[in-house]
Amino acid sequence: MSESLMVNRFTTGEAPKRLRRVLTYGTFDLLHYGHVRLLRRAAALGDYLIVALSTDEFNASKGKSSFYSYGIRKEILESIRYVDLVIPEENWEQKIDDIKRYEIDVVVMGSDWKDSPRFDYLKDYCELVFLDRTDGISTTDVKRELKE
Ligand code: C2G
Repeated sequence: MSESLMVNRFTTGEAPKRLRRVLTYGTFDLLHYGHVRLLRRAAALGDYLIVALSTDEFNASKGKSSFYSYGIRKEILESIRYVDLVIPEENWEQKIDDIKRYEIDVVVMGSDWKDSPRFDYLKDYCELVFLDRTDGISTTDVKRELKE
């Protein structure tokens, strides 16, 4: 093919589209449809979805313990078509570093976190979106119902 015909986005001056990067946080234990609907909608906000997954140690510091270990929860999340990368959530303070390191455009959480001081300050660093929580399902409810 002659040089003149080898036209591509660089010769046409079209800058390559920058990927819009989305970040969300959570424990995602005993994955259920509320989590999946959150991840699907979060992924639809951009081109690349990163999940910062609470480590077992971080959960312990919150007085929480998950049924599945971090490794298992990570393996399950990485199998989901909506998720592009899973990173550890080790503390409450890492979010600004995460946003800078991964060049995040939008942080998204379920509406139970709306107006929380744990997230509100992030609006100075990136877009902050809260999606309606899926009613009628929670990991706590599943655990309780399984015990009954
Ligand atoms: N979620 C939802 N609908 C449900 C249950 C959960 O939309 N029925 C959302 C939550 O709002 C959250 C995400 O799914 O955005 C993950 O939920 P959890 O695993 O319960 O996460 P959480 O314990 O809220 O941890 O630093 C913040 C924490 O890591 C968030």
